[in-house]
Amino acid sequence: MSPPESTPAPEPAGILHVDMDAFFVSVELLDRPDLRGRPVIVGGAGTRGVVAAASYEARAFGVHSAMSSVQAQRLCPHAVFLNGRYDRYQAVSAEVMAIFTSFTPLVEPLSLDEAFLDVRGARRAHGTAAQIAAAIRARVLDEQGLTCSVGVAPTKFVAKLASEAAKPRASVTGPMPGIGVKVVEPDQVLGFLHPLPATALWGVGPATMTKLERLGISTVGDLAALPVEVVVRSLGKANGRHLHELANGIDERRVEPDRKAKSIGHEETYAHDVHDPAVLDAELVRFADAVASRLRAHGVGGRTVSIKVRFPDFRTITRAASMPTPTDAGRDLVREARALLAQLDLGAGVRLLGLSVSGLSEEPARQLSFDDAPGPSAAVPARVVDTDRVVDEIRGRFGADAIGPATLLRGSDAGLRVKRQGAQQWGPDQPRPEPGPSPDPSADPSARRATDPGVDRAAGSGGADPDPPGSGR
Ligand code: TTP
Ligand code: MG
Ligand code: MG
Repeated sequence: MSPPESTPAPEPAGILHVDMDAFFVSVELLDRPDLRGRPVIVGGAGTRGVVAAASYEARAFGVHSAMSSVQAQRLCPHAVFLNGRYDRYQAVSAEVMAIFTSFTPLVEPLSLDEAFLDVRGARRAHGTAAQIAAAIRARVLDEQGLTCSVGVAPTKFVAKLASEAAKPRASVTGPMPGIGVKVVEPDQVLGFLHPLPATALWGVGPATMTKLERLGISTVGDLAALPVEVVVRSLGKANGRHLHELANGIDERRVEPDRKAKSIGHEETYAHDVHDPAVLDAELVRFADAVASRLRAHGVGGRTVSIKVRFPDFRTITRAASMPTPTDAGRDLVREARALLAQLDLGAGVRLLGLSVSGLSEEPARQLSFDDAPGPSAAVPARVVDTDRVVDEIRGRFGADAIGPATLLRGSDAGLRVKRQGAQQWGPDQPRPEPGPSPDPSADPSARRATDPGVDRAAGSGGADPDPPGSGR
């Protein structure tokens, strides 16, 4: 006798989205407990700086990431500005990600402070997804002293919205703690999604929202209720279908643990426009060195070198060149970048300079340039490789500044001069108003997210969405 036919009960929610609370700020507060409870902003305090992260106390004044620091200071004059320390955030991020991978190998990092986890296979060992979420929060707090918020759902995009819903809230009377973990089981998905504003859907930005409003849509539920053809007519086939599916809780995207970086780069905005070609050259050397180090840290090489120049009038151009084989050697990057920069008319001065490498692959091979002084045997490239590895090792032990390209140590020290002029992360540092602490001498301008493309991850999944879910916070 076979059992009566029925649709099988849907599998319980098994996708987690974990996101650290006020990440850069929270890491800074580990070292500055005296600042707890105060409005704290990590970013460039200068006139051209931007806010990277704001404490929930600062958010109560309307301060948020990517806002200009000038505006943030206007909104919250008593905020404490701190320089960012990207190295430190990276190190903490690695520890946090390691906690995630101790629960499941299926971890897809989206940025330093967030990841998707597929815990469906981990339940036997670690309990329900909700229990795993709580255990992760407890371990992150216990081992790193930091809080995070977790969304649990059957799909990635609902999990991401659920983690949002679990977050603390800013309020004028002080931050209100969040619920920490928000679970949305399959039969709760539509009830959770439909009251949200349509802007909560990935991919709905101001332009799409205008079109949706013309259709009389304001919530996700409004969108879900329309026939798909109507949505497609307004938004186009791919986008219309996709959004209609999301509105109905359908998201087939899997957690992809080995999503690869698409490019690795470094760029800086200068406090004063740079006119001196020697200074720009020294900057290229410094950037190439930093980028090559990161390529090696990722175990990849890149074939295409791009430079980016922003002029004082904000006109921005990029130029790229490809090499026959991928490389992770700073000298190869410098050679290509120099040739590209030489083609540009820099008479107007340079406001921002950037260098990035794409066409990444896992088998870096070094090209021999003339100044590699090729020797009689194939042993020469091997020696070049070894030098880079030794540099990485020294940096690993003594910090990023322990060793650098000789060019930066020469004569008038052009590279460092630019640095001291105030090329800081998140915009140049300039005399800051009270009561910020003195700049951290260990600050490493290895990346600046507000403008630095850093490690761009492949599109097609949560982190790379042009329109992140509306926070409503
Ligand atoms: P978010 O997770 O977006 O923000 P958050 O962790 O500061 O706060 P919460 O998640 O509690 O809302 O970003 C993580 C870190 O990434 C953030 O601390 C700083 C950095 N960041 C930038 O540098 N520039 C940006 O524009 C954004 C959005 C984030
Ligand atoms: Mg966060
Ligand atoms: Mg985040």
